[in-house]
Amino acid sequence: MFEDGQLYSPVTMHDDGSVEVHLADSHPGKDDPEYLRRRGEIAAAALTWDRAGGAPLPTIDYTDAEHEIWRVVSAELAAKHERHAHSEYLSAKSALGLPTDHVPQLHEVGERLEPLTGWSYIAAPGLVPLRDFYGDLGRSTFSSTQYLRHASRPLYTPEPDIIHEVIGHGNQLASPRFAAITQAAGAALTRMESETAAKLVADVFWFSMEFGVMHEDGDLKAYGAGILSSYGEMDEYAHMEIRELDLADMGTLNYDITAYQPVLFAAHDLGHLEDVVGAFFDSADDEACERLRADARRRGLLGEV
Ligand code: NLE
Ligand code: FE2
Repeated sequence: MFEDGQLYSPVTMHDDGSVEVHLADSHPGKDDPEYLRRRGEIAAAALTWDRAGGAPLPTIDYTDAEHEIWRVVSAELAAKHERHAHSEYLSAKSALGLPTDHVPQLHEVGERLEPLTGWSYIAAPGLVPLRDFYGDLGRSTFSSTQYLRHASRPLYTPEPDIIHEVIGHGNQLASPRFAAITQAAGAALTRMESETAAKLVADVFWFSMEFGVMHEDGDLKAYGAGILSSYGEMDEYAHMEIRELDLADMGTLNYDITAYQPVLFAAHDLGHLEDVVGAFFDSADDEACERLRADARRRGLLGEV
């Protein structure tokens, strides 16, 4: 699946109601039958959740082994956050107060976020179509997976798991300023008529709320959820090629979703991020995206790998 550029493993529901998750050959859980079975079980909970009917969010009865992955990764991440996370994320994280000793249920994440920024969490089996995912972001609703990464490779996963969705995005969304940018990204993508423009918005989001970095007191800090949920990538991001915020570049640069990001875009500060990326999400339309693509083409950026 990663070959065709999908971030999540595809899920199939069979006629007997069982659910199969198709992991890429490179996935560390690929040959682990118990992991595969568990992934199917957790995906089934989201697939059969009657969202439209107003059913309560599915809860997962996490195993001791899953809680242990959460505990280990939470502790490793917390130590790295102290050194590498931007202060806006750190304050939001402490306001949210997620548990570190057990995997939280999604309703618990939403109950903590709601009074801070009005966001809620809903369950997703894996890949959600782009326009559905961003449509929900525009309504301050985050579609989250519920499974955990494979225990053999806790420091990094290309495939978003509940650690990424909750420790990465949930803490970020506890900041009213990051939450506003994320909501605006959802509304922006939803406004786009062409798929090319929608993709450009998603790519600007990738290089900001997922993999963004920011200067702070002479250091380069991370605020992107994809960096902040990976203690492997937190060791590396400062050594990558760091470029200035540049919407044409961010919106057209090709990237490999399965590896540490070799090119990152740095904001001078949070106000700069809001002025460039936030303002783009607030006001962009199809024509604005087309102008950025023309600009990228003129500068020889389009198609750059
Ligand atoms: N690499 C991230 C992690 O290990 O948590 C997930 C990135 C999802 C875009
Ligand atoms: Fe993400």
